[in-house]
Order: sequence, then C-alpha cells, then structure tokens
Amino acid sequence: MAIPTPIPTRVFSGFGTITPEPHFTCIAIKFSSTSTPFPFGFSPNKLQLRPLLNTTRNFCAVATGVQEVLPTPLTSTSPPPSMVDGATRLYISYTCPYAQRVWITRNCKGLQDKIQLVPIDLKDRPSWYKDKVYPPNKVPALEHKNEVRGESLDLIKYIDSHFEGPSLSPSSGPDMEFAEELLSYTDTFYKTVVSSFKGDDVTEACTAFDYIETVLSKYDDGPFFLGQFSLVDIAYAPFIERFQLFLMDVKNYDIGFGRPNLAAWMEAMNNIDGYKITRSNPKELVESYKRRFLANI
Ligand SMILES: N[C@@H](CCC(=O)N[C@@H](CS)C(=O)NCC(=O)O)C(=O)O
Repeated sequence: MAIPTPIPTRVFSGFGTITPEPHFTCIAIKFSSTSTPFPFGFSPNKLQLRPLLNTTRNFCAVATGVQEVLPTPLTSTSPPPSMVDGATRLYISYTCPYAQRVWITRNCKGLQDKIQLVPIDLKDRPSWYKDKVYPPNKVPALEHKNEVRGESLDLIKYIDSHFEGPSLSPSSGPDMEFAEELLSYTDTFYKTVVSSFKGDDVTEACTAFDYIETVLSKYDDGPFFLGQFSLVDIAYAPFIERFQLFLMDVKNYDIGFGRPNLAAWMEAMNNIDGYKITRSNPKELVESYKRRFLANI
C-alpha cells in the first residue's frame, strides 16, 4: 500500500529569520486542520525547505499559530513610542517573570491586536521609560486610556476585567476567595523556594511544593488551581517554570516527582499556547538563576 504523502493544509510564512541561519525564513506548516504547525526553514536562494529543530522565540510565535512577530527590546538609544496616539501598550522584559504574567494574560484573552507589546532591555533601559512612562522604572507597566499602571497581580486582574476575551477569574463566592488566597500566597511561595537555593537542604522548598500539590487537589474538573484555567495559574506559571528548571539542573531535584497534581499541572500549562510563547530559553533561565542565586558559592 502506498504511504500517503502529507499535504500541507496551512502555511504560515515570512515571520522573521532564524538566528543561526539568517538566510532561512521561518515558516510553519500544518498537515491537518488539528495538527500543531511544524517548523521549517525555507531558503528562497537555495529553494530549500527543511525541518527546524532549533528555533528562535520569534518562530515559536508562528509555530503556536499566534502569528505574532515579537518586537526587539528597546534600548537606551531607542526613541519613545508616541504617547499621544491612545494606543494600549504593555511594557515588559522578555525575561521578567512578573511581566510574563501580564503577557500570558494578554495572550490568553486573545488581545494580541489590542495590547501592543513593548519589550524593554532592562540592562540598557531607555531613560524616557522612567521619565515619561513609568517612574518606578520597573516592568511590567500597562498604558491604557492615557494612564500607566504597574504591579503584575493588579495588572492581570485589570486586563481580565477591562478587556474583552474569556474571563479568567471567578467573579464571586468561595472560588473567588480561594483564588485570592492563592494569589496572595505567590510572594511567600517565591521567597520560601528561593531561600533553599543556596544550601544543600531543600526541605523549605519541598514544603512549599507540597502545599501547591495539596491545593491542586481541591478541584477535580481539571488540572488547574481552580479546576479550569485561571489567573491563578498565570500568576504561578513563570515562577514554577524557573524553579523546575533550576532545581533539576542544580540540585537534581524533580519538583513533579511524587506530586502527580503538580506534574499534571505543568503538563497542562505547557499546552497553553498563550503561555508557551512567553517561555524563555531554558538554558538562559538556568544560567541567570545561577548568577543570581549561587554567585557567592
Ligand atoms: N512587584 C512587581 C515586581 C516587578 C519587578 O520587580 N520587575 C523587575 C524585572 S523582573 C524590574 O523591573 N526590575 C527593574 C528594577 O528593579 O530596576 C510586580 O509584580 O510587577
């Protein structure tokens, strides 16, 4: 019997170049209406099409079907965006977990066309950012209706309640109280886990992950904190992403081992397109955590 040749059903093209081979253009091809787009590099000069294994972040945008070219971070030499055009802008850094929360929220509500991403290079920050946009000089910040707001947990709620798209939080009742309780635990969770980074003892971190494992068992209609995907998952995801990679690399500690709810949560999160595109390069994350938390060892 002849092996059927896959016929592409959809081709995304022209979304940027691939870092190591700039003559290749990123394209993604879907081989059925339900399949994940598969990444290829296309060289118009060589008339060559080949599968890609190492892809840039820009390309991941294409591969998730979001079709968004991620802008290059602005630096000290970049001019400020026009502040009088009424556009809604989300100022982020691609590596900041707090900014990542807001970026995920924007993506998951399908607001890619409504909220413009403005990435900032935090190591070479434009002076206008502090002077004209957001005096605390941090990311994230959201410019909306000529006002600028900050603080990631406030911003994810603000975007959820002020913009169109699926609601990502319960509006009342015990679910809302539980969501608030979990959101207010995020800072303690972060501090507890990172406090165990330096020594050999990961007991503190274990306790924090055990707590997450327990709260994830409260709802049985889905793998997420409130059963269904919500702002709570978005608030934790950037940190659990970093902790998982760092603890595995440095301490050979698998946070999902013996914690089936947490393992299922991580797997489910990794299937959320609006989150996937925001994930940083794992190697770079681990290296930056090593520089930050193990510098004096
Ligand atoms: N509590 C803030 C924290 C934001 C934050 O610390 N952002 C970091 C980047 S990850 C930042 O902008 N740092 C620049 C600085 O402190 O100068 C939030 O939740 O939004």
